[in-house]
Amino acid sequence: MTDRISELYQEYEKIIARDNAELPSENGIFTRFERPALDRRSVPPHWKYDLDEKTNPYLMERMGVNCVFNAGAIYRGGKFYLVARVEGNDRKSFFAVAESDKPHCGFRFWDYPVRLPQTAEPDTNVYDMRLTAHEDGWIYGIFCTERKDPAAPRGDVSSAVAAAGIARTKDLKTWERLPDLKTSGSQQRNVVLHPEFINGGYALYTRPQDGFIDTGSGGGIAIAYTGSMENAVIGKETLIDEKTYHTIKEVKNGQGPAPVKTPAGWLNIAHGVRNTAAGLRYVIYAFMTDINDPAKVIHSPAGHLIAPRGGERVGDVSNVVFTNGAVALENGDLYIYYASSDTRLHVAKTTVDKMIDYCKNTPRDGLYSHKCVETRCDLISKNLEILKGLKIK
Ligand code: M1P
Repeated sequence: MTDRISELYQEYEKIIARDNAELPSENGIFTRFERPALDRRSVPPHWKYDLDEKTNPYLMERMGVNCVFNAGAIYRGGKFYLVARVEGNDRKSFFAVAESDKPHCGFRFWDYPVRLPQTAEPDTNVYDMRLTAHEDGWIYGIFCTERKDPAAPRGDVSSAVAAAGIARTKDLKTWERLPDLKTSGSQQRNVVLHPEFINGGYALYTRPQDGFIDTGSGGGIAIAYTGSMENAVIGKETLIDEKTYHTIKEVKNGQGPAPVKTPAGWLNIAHGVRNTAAGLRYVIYAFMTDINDPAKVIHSPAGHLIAPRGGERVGDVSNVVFTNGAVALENGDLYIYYASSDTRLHVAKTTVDKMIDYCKNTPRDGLYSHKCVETRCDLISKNLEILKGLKIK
């Protein structure tokens, strides 16, 4: 038995120690890496096996882990921390902190997952924590808390109600649970806290929707304000980035990580969803808002920034990329942690300067094919002139 346990740990240590090569950029905007930063093999054996020979003579997994994906991210004291969504074979998600001194590999989970304090109404399932280091001194984790819909008709055991759970910490170890966000009755996922006070209060990005799956009258990413996070209540949710016909966010969208402050405005990274014959397709896109007014969109490049490619396209929920974590370093490097197909977590590398350029200079969506062709023809004409003056081999 000891030999087999040693083998398990050797295999696990090999996974953690692997390097992760940066791949050549396909578009000049960002680079991908050869491997995921985290996946189910990153989970330590003692989370899954009973290592006691008397109670587990066959050394079988007792509590398997299905996948590790959508992670909040933060950089502190020279280390990268991910608060990942870990999903057991029992379908329950929970949060766990993984730490590395590198942005793209070497992530090791702490010995125990987060023991999230409960409110009076326990969470059935929790996922997709967004971390915000707020200027009030706390690190907030806002996440989706899902519970069975009490209004569901008898026999309907799928309908759920999604709300924004709120917890805060100073060290990612001890978490104080605060009451869930109170909104005007709609369902909420993808709620994110803005990192700075706005008019003395807190600003939250929301995504109101009528049903757990259907957005209904919910029109996109909105912003709303509350005076306190200890009893967060929002009134009017003002749409800032609407879902729009025949775009990558036709069905729904949702804010990703907390926006990144840049000299040119707030950089927002979000996900957009459209429907296809093969089901929903989730991509990642970007937009920027005014530095003095995060409710005012100033740059809105058309189309996706990151779409699922190759092996990323396949998983538990295929054709999905989703982000809820990013780290901007003082040297301008920007790491976007994104999950593919609700199965594994990757990282994309770019810089804040590149993203500002991307947002400012990528044309807006023309919304009609003929308009997009006009814009592309302008680009082609300009380039053909430039090419005449260049000696391209
Ligand atoms: O399955 C894709 C994603 O679906 C949900 O996103 P949204 O709230 O926009 O529908 C979330 O459950 C997310 O975790 C998941 O990755």
